[in-house]
Amino acid sequence: MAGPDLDELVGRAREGQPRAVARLISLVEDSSPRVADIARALTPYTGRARVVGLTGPPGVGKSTSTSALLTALRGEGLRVGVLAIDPSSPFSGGALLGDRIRMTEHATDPGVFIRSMATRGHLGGLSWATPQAARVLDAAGFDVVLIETVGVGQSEVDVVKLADTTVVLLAPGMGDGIQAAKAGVLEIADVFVVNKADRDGADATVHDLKQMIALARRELRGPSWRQPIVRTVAAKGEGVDEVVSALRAHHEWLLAHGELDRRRAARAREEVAAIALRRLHAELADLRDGDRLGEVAARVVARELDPFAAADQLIAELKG
Ligand SMILES: Nc1nc2c(ncn2[C@@H]2O[C@H](COP(=O)(O)OP(=O)(O)OP(=O)(O)O)[C@@H](O)[C@H]2O)c(=O)[nH]1
Ligand SMILES: [Mg+2]
Repeated sequence: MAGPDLDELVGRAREGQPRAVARLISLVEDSSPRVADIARALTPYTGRARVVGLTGPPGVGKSTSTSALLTALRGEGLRVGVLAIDPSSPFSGGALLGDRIRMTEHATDPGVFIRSMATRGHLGGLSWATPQAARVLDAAGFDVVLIETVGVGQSEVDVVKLADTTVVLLAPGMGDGIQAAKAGVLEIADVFVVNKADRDGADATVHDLKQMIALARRELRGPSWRQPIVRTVAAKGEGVDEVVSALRAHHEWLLAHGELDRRRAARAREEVAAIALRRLHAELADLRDGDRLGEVAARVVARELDPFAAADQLIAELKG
């Protein structure tokens, strides 16, 4: 795709044409050779969207909550893009399908764009493709970008790197207290949601959470945001307005404390470092495919060079 075609595609995405948005996301997601050109074309139009991450254990109600949040935010006239990250194995594609079905009520709304992304099969997975996709949605003029990730292993931490505001969902009877402490959700959550509040044990979950927050706060210094705990019954839309209020309050807090800039700067550092590393990797792979690495290695064998000096030499050549 030549420059003018790319500009035209970006133009159509900015007019809100869903097919153009989808095409751009596909291009960046597959890390096409155009990815740098696309980023350059999008950058002037980015920086406006509020990026909200939703994470939590499997089945806690993230997709249901995302759908309910969509309805509430659309009610305020905001345009909302959703990235549903699916880290699942090839054998459990059902969750993805479920997300789609649950969100079909928004399917014909031009103010909504929903995209499921399977991390499997992507080089660098979530950490690579998602910021690119979020950038597309930002440039396309979506006011809010919601990113849903299942909180397993690293992914909870990953979403923090992406989002201005991180919502951690818990539900009664999931052994929340211990699990939460383990996964370090106290540090990553800006807003806690105890979903499935229609079930027994919601009070206990809220109680446990409050205790943990109080303990953690004792160790904190400086201007700290008080992480609110909102109870919801996402399946019925109950409590969702309170979540929207909490998101707004957190956004205002971020602005008032310079924290939004700080978070975005931290994010940019991560992203630039990841891109640089990836490029170096690629260049090194080129050297390996060519004979240069073989030549240097032969000199190591011949004891003309030690391996460290050999590596330094290769790096110097990469820079040159
Ligand atoms: N009782 C009750 N059930 C709920 C509530 N919210 C969601 N559910 C149900 O919980 C199940 C899981 O909801 P999802 O929204 O798919 O949960 P999820 O966290 O997105 O799940 P994964 O993406 O698979 O991790 C569904 O059957 C929902 O209908 C709620 O507030 N109360
Ligand atoms: Mg889901």
